[in-house]
Amino acid sequence: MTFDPATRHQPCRDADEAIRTRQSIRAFLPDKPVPRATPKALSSAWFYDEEGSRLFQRIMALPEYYLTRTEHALLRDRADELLPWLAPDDRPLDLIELGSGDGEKTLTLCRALHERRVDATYRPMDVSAHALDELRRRFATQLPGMALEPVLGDYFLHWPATAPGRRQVAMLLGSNLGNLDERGAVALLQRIRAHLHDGDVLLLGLDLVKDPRVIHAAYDDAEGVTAAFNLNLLRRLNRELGMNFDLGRFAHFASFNPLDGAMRSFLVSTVAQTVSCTVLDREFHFARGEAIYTEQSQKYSVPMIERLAQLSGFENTQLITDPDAGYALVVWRRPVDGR
Ligand code: AVJ
Repeated sequence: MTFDPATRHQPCRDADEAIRTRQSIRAFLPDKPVPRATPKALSSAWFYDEEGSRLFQRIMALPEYYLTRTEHALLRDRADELLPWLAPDDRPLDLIELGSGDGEKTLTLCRALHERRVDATYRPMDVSAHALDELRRRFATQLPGMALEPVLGDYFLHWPATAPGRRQVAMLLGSNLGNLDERGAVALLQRIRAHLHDGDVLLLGLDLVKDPRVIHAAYDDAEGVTAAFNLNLLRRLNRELGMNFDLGRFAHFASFNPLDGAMRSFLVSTVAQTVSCTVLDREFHFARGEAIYTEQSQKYSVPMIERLAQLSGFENTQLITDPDAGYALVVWRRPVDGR
């Protein structure tokens, strides 16, 4: 069985169900020799078990991981430039966040809307009930006046219910889009566009191409938290699929390619070894130096952003970046003449 690139990088699929699907591991770790073009690979959707989510929270606080900090500062300090695009008139808003997590960053934006007396309902959607509980608690204590309707769901499959006549503002932050290759990204963006009405907008947080050393450090931090996050995938396979990966025999490797702007993460087998899987009753062989491709984290240039907007049927209406131009908040609009 070969491995289907279309389903490879989908960050928010129902990871628990997927990982228990017997066929999935066969597809991702083919045991027969495969051409170089189809390496062993695991979906980055599977990073976020309990331990993985904890490790990702530690990543977000690392000095090298500039993404979260920069995005949060943009949402906090540049609301005046964003709001005219999100709330151009008196129509009430549905703020639909795809993959909200615990809502920490978005609270800042909601506070700005609330202070300006914009009639808005925040509809965060996430696959993690735990994250939505934290979000509820956060809003109850810090912004109790905000209308809040959390939705447990997967943004590849679901969309929150909205009332007619309200402006929809969809949000996909954290450079989460970067986990998808261009094909996957355009498919998701087209799906979002199909749920919006003419004139509705999408707010995207996207990490930008910059000094390759800065990007590389964000995915290979000195403390080794990102390495632990990557290796945790193997621990999960051991637990959930009865495998016997020796975590000491795989090494985290992160590589940024300035040619295509893709940051890629791998787990490299440091020795020739065979790993078995009791759930599938079979073995997987690894040559020394053979890699499992575990994640793509795309970095964007402005022309790439414009191309994505065009391919997915949006108008690129506003792009704001921090002073170093390291990160962008982008507002796209579904054209009013509706193509
Ligand atoms: C949550 C997918 C945006 O790709 O930067 C962080 C995940 N992986 N460090 C990213 C991640 C390694 C992160 N996203």
